[in-house]
Amino acid sequence: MKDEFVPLEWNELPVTEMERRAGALYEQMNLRRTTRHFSKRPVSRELIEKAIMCGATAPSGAHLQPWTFVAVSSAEMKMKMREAAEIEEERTYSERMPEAWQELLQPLGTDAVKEHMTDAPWLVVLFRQSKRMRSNGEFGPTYYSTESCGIAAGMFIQAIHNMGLVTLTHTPSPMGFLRGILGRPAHEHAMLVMPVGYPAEDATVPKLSRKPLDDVAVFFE
Ligand code: IYR
Repeated sequence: MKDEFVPLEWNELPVTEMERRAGALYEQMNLRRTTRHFSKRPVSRELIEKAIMCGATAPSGAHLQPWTFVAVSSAEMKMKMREAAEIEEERTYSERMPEAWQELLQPLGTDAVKEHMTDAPWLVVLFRQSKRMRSNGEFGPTYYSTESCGIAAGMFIQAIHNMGLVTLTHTPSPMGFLRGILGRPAHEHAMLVMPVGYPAEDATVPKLSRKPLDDVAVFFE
């Protein structure tokens, strides 16, 4: 059965206003940085809810919205997650990580110590749903769930930046332990851990530059 269709809500903007907004957003997005140094200052649940709702506006394969955002502020649970992540990361850094990978992480200074998991007031874990429940009670696949969740994560990150907070895209490796700790079902797969909060007063970031347009885009006109 076909969905009901309604008129698109859309208002045309003057070209000068389009250009102003395009430039303003780029300038604002270009100020976004990933930091590993979080303040312990609390952040209200309402702000996290709004960022999740922004992420959940993402387009998704067959509009299945195959994501679950699990937001944790419980100090006890954050500690549990940190301890489990550090056990895995310890092995990853010392045994599993090939030299070609190590050479890239060394300049960034990442290691198996994950203090952001207990410093940040919130840990938001994005789970990707690989199956959906059909109306006949059986599981069916989801489609393009990795792409869909990647887009949702990007929109969540933009929302966090726009509200004046910082986040970090942490990928504990492997991160299967998160399903057990957070009580998610077998068809949900943890994809990203995003600590969210205020930056620490002495927060630092690597001195990085971003590729210029010519290195990231090709046009055919
Ligand atoms: N998952 C590890 C390693 C790591 C990998 C990449 I690629 C990074 O850009 C940063 C870290 C960790 O979180 O430490």
